Amino acid sequence: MLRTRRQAPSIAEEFETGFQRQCGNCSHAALGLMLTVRPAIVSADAPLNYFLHADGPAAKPTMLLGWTLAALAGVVALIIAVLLIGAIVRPRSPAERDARYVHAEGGGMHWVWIGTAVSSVALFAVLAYVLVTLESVASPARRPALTITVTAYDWWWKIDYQGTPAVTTANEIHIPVGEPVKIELKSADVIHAFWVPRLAGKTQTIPGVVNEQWIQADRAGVYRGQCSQFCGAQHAHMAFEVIAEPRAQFDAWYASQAKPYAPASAAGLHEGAELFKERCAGCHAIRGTDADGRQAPDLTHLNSRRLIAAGTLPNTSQNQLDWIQHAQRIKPDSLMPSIELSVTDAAALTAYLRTLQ
Ligand code: HEC
Ligand SMILES: [Cu+2]
Repeated sequence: MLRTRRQAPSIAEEFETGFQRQCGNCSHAALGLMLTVRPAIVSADAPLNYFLHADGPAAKPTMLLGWTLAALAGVVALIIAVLLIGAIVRPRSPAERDARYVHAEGGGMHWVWIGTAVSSVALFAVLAYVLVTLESVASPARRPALTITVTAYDWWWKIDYQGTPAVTTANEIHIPVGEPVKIELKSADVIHAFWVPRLAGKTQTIPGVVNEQWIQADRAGVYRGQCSQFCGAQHAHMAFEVIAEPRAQFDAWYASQAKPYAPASAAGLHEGAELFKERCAGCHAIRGTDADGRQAPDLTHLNSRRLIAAGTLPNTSQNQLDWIQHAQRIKPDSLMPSIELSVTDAAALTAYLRTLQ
């Protein structure tokens, strides 16, 4: 059972009430959708605004294609609107206005031929442009030096770097700026889709199949990614981030991620470590300890990440504890149970989790 707590609402609780407000009934959900979609169009920094922003060579050609198709559709709509208005307001002789007589059309057929010819040329030109664009984003200009395997789980992302030493993390992909990176996509359960809108198009992850995709970021920054194939209850809370950083910074990050768990001091950590072994290690791994669960995010360097629970909460000590105790309220049906902890256990576990740098 969930306990009621009498303290200021945590981010997790505010999030829950927000979630219920939005999804409590359909009209509210629709309103919520409108409110979230509108700023995405007007705000330059909206993370999923792939219509106005592309930050890499895998995304730019498709953005230009999108603009061209939108412009073409706009021009066609405009021409039709003008012709329609012209037909409505054009001056007519009294005989023509007499609705009792319909006169035979006088040789308007050539307009049909002209219209068909112009549309055919335009459509074939668009087809050619689409094919050329698809080809240009199919593979990078040079061979990617870095390969990352991304495995989609209900409802989070496992990230494996195939370098030596190998690195495993969750929901946060670091890449060096300006370099193409190959992504191998797998799924552990159902079909998901990997999508970093400002860096590349979508690619499905299908159980038993390894799909490929490449991304490249031309500017340093944080790029939001999102599962874009409906995959169950928490599909909307299956986000991730791509962090593009200069090569030296990326190398330093990689070296620190490759290290096994090594707390600065073991003083006061024994209880927390035991608790973790008993209650968490079956699912979670901490490299360098006995904990080697494979079905949940690797927590070796938990505190190095910006967000937890696949982009759902900022990664703070308080949110971690909220998540551990109320995972089923924050992300109903997620594969992490809500875990009841006494006050002393919570303190011991928190102290231990803090050392996961
Ligand atoms: C039955 C398996 C299971 C157990 C037991 C379990 N977890 Fe989890 N945990 C998960 C799964 C699955 C996720 C990913 C959930 C999601 O994002 O949808 C997760 C996510 C997390 C995260 C967020 C990690 C991130 O980077 O997003 C933390 C922190 C965490 N668990 C801590 C714990 C702790 C501490 C315990 C023990 C008290 C524990 N878990 C027990 C399955 C488990
Ligand atoms: Cu998904």
